[in-house]
Amino acid sequence: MNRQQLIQLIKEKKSFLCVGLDTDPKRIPVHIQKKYPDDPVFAFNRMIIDATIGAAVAYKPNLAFYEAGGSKGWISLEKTMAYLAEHPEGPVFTIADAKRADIGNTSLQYARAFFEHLGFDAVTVNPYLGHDAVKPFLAYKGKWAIILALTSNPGSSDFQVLQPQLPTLLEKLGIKTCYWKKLFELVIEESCKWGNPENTMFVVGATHPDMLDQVREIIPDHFLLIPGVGTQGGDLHQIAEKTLTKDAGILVNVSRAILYASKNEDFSEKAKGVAMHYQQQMQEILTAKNYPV
Ligand code: OMP
Repeated sequence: MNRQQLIQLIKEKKSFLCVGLDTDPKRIPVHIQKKYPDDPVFAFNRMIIDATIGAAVAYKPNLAFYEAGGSKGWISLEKTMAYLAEHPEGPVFTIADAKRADIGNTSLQYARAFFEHLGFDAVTVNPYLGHDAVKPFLAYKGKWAIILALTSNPGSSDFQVLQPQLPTLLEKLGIKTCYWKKLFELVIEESCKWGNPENTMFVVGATHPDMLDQVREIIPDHFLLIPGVGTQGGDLHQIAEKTLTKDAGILVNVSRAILYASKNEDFSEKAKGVAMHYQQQMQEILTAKNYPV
């Protein structure tokens, strides 16, 4: 799906909600596990998709949850992707949350797996290996690399907000005359040159509202994938205020708060309720700004 199609989808559905399919077999309601013993993961995903597709523009299966199940998990993922591709209420934007990237020829195989074999629109990638590790993902027309910039987890403070060019000697001498960029800013500044706003997005956690202005200053036009709303506590209105653009320009991911809204027979009803609640807030936010224009 290209950028124009994604913007159109956001406009039509009045939503920038991405439902994260982080399907933990242990959290699937017992009645589903009993009814579909061969593949409860796919059965659960199918019902979650049916319940939420009216409210969502994107789905993001996190690969960890499928790889953990070995070949059975991979089959559940293939079936989920086929189901999304053929859904009568589609199309939707699909993201493989795989956080990959390696030396060039290895990245190429990852790109083949996610784009050609599984048919995803986008893959989350780690920028640490540099441009040649990400380039293979950018070589596919209509597909996207989503580069990890500022992650939502507590450990993001270990490296991502360090100020690497900080000359400690100058600091010690009390010379603090300029703004020292943080590592994530340098990462965005450099990696946004590898592709363009048509094929590159950035991951920015909703748990860092204070740093979102800096992100938008460097990349005013790129789409952002923003996880961390829901269970991790990010505030939808706060992040939208700082990151929304005239093209909308953001996808906000919610996983556990939707998937596990209930562990009973009403799980898909409850999931639908939570997804609709987010969609309604998004609709209000978009309508207030009259975005996407
Ligand atoms: P919930 O906290 O349950 O909504 O899940 C968040 C999802 O987003 C998980 O699949 C995470 O792996 C993913 N995620 C983050 O939570 N933080 C990040 O910084 C990046 C991601 C991601 O790349 O999607």
